[in-house]
Amino acid sequence: MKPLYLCFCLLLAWPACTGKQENSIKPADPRSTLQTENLLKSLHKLTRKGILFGHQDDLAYGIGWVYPEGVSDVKRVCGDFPAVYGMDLGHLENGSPVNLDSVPFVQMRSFAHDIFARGGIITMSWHADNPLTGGSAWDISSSMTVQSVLPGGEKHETFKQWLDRLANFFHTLYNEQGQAIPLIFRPYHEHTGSWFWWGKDLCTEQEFIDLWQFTVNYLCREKQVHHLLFAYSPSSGFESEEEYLERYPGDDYVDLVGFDDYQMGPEEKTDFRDRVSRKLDILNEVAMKHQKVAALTETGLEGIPDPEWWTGVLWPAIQNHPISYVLVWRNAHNRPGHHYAPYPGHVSERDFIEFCKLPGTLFLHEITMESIYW
Ligand code: BMA
Repeated sequence: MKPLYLCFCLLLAWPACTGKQENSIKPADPRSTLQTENLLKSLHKLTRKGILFGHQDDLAYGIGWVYPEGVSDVKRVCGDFPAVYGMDLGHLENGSPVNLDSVPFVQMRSFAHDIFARGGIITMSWHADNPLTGGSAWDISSSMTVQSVLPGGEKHETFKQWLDRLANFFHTLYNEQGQAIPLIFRPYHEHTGSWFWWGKDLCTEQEFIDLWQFTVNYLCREKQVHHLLFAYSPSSGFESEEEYLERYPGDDYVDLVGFDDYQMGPEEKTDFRDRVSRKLDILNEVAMKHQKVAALTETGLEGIPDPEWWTGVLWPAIQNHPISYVLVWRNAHNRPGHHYAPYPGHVSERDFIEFCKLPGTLFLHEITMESIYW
């Protein structure tokens, strides 16, 4: 255990620091399964040990490969798998067999199965198409979309069908013992920006909160999905706790609080590092007061042209913050330059190995199924 983490927790007198209070932490869904509840408690507990490393679509594809079993760019570079695995449900709502980045949902199910068996952690975002216009998640041509899916809205029934499809998929995620595979569901992310149909300029504060609450209630109560933890993750444009919480749907609807922030080019290095660290201070205040798990839910530098980005930028930005995990975005196999984790021969390969070896970063072998779900 890094002494720094312990000191930090004690200094803040973080309620979740005592085993007793940790045990009293309950998921937003009061009927959540035992493994889901244990996952939440483990996430709280592990913040004292270190920061879990996550990668989007890690098992699905990487640079120069698509879908061979057991391959991962992260593992190819540092010898270990990530602890956290991001996936995206976009296009599941349409009944498509593959997601918006062409990952087949059957494949995703099999990844989820393997990850759970190995004791890893799954998080799923949802780049849902625009239900009103028929466009993509990025179609912001109408500011009526959120309103249209809420009860009484013209797309409400369609939207319920979309949630049914999600629920049906979630219900297929079981292991051999019939235990549901818990996952962190992270819908409507970056909602404080205005590039998705659920974004800030496209709906009112109340509409966003209603959308969130409706989704949670529908999945948990109507569809009896009880293996989800809910992650609230705006973009990083907030400067205070109040601003962070502006569209917060309430403690009964959220298990994790996070944000997404990317370094936009090599020249942003110092700005990015300082900004992330500053925002994590705010985030951790929120997490502490609301007894939620904090995470850097999406980050990265596209292409990672900086050979020392991992230990020179990312680690200094996060190391003094008791967050649960940090997740970098995907290594697209068919979009040159669009990758956020190294691969063999990459300029940041050696530095990533150093990052992996840090006592404060946690990869798969450092956590076990026992410690996470049981
Ligand atoms: C974006 C890009 C897109 C991708 C989308 C959803 O950041 O990576 O290529 O389709 O995420 O995964």
